[in-house]
Amino acid sequence: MAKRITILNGPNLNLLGVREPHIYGSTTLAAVEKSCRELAAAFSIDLTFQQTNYEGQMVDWIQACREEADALIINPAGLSFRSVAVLDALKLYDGPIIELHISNIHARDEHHRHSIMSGAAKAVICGLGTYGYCVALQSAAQLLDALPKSLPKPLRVGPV
Ligand code: CA2
Repeated sequence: MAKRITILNGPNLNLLGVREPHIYGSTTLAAVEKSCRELAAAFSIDLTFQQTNYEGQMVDWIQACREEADALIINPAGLSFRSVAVLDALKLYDGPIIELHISNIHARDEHHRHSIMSGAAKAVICGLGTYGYCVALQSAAQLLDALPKSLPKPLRVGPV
């Protein structure tokens, strides 16, 4: 059976590419989803890609991942810094979680610097722009041992 990866996006990311391109770039979330779907198809991964502006919806989707996803990639956006409900939901998920941010949150202002989600994540990727979604998807596939054998060994297993 194909491995299943879910990518969840938090509040305001539906406006990606429309506002503040100096921080978040000019690529839209629809373009990010298209690239992720292309990559997932190349890896034979079953991909779910969603965005919500609502905390409760995010909690519901994370809970659904317990049954429906082998790995979870999440850009919690503004929920990263305060949402104990999202953090609690992530802690109840057993598979690998990759926390993803487009910008380098460590180089941002005080309000955008301390994600409370990171303690629940296996890995945190930030600062790579929207390319980070492709890196996160590849990394999640690698964690699930689901990268195609046709890829170079260093990409599949790293240094040995
Ligand atoms: O860099 C990221 O991916 C963030 O998660 C984006 C969040 C921000 O609160 C985090 O610190 C870092 C903000 C998402 C807001 O979405 C926008 C989309 C387009 C234009 C402006 C904001």
